[in-house]
Amino acid sequence: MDGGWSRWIRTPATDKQVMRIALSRFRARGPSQILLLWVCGVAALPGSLSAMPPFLEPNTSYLSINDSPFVALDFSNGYFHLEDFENDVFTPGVTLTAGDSRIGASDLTDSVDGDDGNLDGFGTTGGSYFSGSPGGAPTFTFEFNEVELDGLPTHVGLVWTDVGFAPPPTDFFGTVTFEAFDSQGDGLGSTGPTGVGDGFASGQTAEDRFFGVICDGGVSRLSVTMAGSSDDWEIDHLQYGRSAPVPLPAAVLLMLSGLLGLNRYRRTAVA
Ligand SMILES: [Ca+2]
Ligand SMILES: [Ca+2]
Ligand SMILES: [Ca+2]
Repeated sequence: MDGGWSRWIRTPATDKQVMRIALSRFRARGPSQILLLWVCGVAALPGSLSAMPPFLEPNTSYLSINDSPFVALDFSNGYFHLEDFENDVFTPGVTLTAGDSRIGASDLTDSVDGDDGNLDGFGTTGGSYFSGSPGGAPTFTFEFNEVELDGLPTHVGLVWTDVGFAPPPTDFFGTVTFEAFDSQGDGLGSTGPTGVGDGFASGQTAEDRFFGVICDGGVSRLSVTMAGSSDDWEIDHLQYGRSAPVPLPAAVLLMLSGLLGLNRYRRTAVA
């Protein structure tokens, strides 16, 4: 497992770059939206700041929880749940809107490799979450319950594990789009469509990929889809955790305060 955050995060930015982005967007949009961006970005990157919610999409195989970008993070002041679909008792605080579509071991099941206790390149003896082919669900949506969880998760992700039949000639290949929504139900952005698949549908695991996002303001809903690509596919390792936001550094608060004051001055001057 590569511990380098820069490898996973699609929009890395240094503090100076973030300052420049924030200033340019402040001029274009006003302060309220900038504050939202900062709320989602702060504490996403150890020792740095990101202007947008970081979407995580490592281009490496996910074979066990040790390959999760969240595995080394400290959730001791909140919670962390991993749903591995190995039994019918699901983790709390999440509604799987495609229904109970867990499948157990079979010749075509594509669980995360290590769930069967054997990193052997196959997930056929584990469990996964299946669209229900033929004519299955092209989209899975997961909604998080703020009350039950005592706060929305700040770190969420899942593992795409398989695509089967797709419009010819693309069987066993397709694209995935991953989208997240904030505490108000507004879109935080998306990643994809990302090409996935290895040409096989018999539980092979080297193709399995993590998709996730971090937002300190909380994530209320996830959507992952292969719409237009396939309705015969699987995911696994839905994971969601909450950590307390890191307080804004005093210098950042001072800058934001200055920006708000500057905006008021400009509006007054224009009026
Ligand atoms: Ca295995
Ligand atoms: Ca599993
Ligand atoms: Ca697979």
